[in-house]
Amino acid sequence: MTKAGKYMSDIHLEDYTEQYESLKASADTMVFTGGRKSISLNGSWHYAVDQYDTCLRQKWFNERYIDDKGFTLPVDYSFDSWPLMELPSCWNTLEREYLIYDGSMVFTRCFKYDPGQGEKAILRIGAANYICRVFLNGQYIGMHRGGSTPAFFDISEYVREDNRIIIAVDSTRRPEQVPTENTDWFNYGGIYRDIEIIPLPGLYIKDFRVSLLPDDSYHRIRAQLQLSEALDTTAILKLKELGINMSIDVRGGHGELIIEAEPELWSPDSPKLYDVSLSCQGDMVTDKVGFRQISVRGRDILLNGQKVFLRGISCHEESVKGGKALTHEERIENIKLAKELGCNFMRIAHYPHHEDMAMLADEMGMLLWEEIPVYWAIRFDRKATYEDAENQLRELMIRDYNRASVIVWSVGNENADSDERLKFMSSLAECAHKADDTRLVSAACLVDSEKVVIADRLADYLDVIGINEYCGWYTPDFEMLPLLMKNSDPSKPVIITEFGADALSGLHGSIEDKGTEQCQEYVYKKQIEVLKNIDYIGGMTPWILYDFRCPRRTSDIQKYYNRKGLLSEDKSYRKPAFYVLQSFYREMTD
Ligand code: GCB
Repeated sequence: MTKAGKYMSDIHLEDYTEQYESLKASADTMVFTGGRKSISLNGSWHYAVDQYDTCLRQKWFNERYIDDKGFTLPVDYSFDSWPLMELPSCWNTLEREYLIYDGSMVFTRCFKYDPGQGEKAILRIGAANYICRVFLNGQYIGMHRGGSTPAFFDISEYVREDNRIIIAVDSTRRPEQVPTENTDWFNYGGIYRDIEIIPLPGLYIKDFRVSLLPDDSYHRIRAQLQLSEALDTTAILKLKELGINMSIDVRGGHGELIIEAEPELWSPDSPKLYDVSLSCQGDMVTDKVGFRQISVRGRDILLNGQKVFLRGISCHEESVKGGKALTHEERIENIKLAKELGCNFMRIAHYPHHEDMAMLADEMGMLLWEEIPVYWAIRFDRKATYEDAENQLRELMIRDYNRASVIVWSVGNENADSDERLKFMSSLAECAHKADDTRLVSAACLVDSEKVVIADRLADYLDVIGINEYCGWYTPDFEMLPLLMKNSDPSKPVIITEFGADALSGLHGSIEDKGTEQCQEYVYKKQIEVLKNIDYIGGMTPWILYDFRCPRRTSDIQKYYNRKGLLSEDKSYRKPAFYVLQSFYREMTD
């Protein structure tokens, strides 16, 4: 805590972030958390807006600034008199003056910890947008990039009974990030998911995956595990309801077991979950898992071997009150609203939503499309951008691997064609396929608007082709839609991942009047009329369940909102198009 500083030169250091690039939290530092005890650090944190990144430049984590000769220098902070903010939260929603603040904010608090709880202590931050850097008791602990996936830091060496933690979060939008600086949604800043410490034994279960083997038997459960060390030992798998209590041979820290069993299959209509546990030496983890199979045959999507039509809706992670920091109840409400619409499928766009969403979908019976924010014009030419995107994909996949509800990994959305984009996104698709053989890989692809045909070189690397088309809205001519469908002869199923139209709740007019409920309703009717007869369409996720905040939308009806919601932003009002989609989905299930 008494590291030497050089006040005058530290503030002139231009490449000050370089010293905080090491110790990256990534997919490789993740730890399986199911059923583990954790100590929450949620609650009141002192904070300061740090527009110029002075915390990082001046190394505030040193706490006392003492120069080479032992003199105490003046400091530019007073942690314990800074105001308080409740975490997790998005700062934009808490104070009017932070509404459109993109930049750095520094959070700090003191906490007590009993180091006797475990040989290891892992700090988990559920999500902080976009870069977070952690300091504990005068020590730089590490950094994480990526605004919607969890960060795991090993703090075992530095945590003690009385602690001071500092987390510097930087929500600055940058062209080389994933997503890039220009998106069609609002950039919320903050630590907006749980902050916790997970005590662990010296040897612990790092990863645990349970799934139905993707063969045609439906009778084989596969359990895989990875330990924190490359040991040879045995682990015990229990799945009581199926009478499973078996040991798994672990070699070099890895174990895999395939078990003959007859689980009741999971589906949205029958979301059966089983309690499962794994123990190894002194460590134990648990989970609740469903067993299902998702596959593609020709142009059909099959759930448990039966053709399924994905009656979907797209949804952002947002609430008027908390921004991206939704409550558990708000997530339940979103799934209930999708069910009310008649959905069996949600596209949770355009970045990983809270893991609770997939847990709820498992319990409530809802299929999910999960996506990483490779959105629009990413820096496809940049290696570090690729590494960032791939890491976010892997973090999402590791986090949600055991969720039966998740059937699609999407590697991106609406990215203009180029050789670099093809290389970037096909590599992501390959990475997803390699890491997971129990799900489909997709992306929202392109159409050739001159030839009016679904044509995207990326499609060769995907299991399902997602298409965003806005016939009747951005493409005024509705006739393009039947033509597009007729001209296309995809070898794989297609999901219409977006169509829609803006409508301000309560604004009436003719079907020609953009922004009215009638115009939106008409677009839905016309879209459904065409799409319902196309045999290669395996599902749709119109854009979008409810209106969401969007800095790009400044017209009188938008007022900084994207109004393509079927409901108003506070979800209190259902627009007429809601009922159009509902009656189509109901018709399909009758
Ligand atoms: C799209 C994007 C989505 C936008 C939507 C729109 O194609 O994928 O993020 O919000 O269009 O409303 O323009």
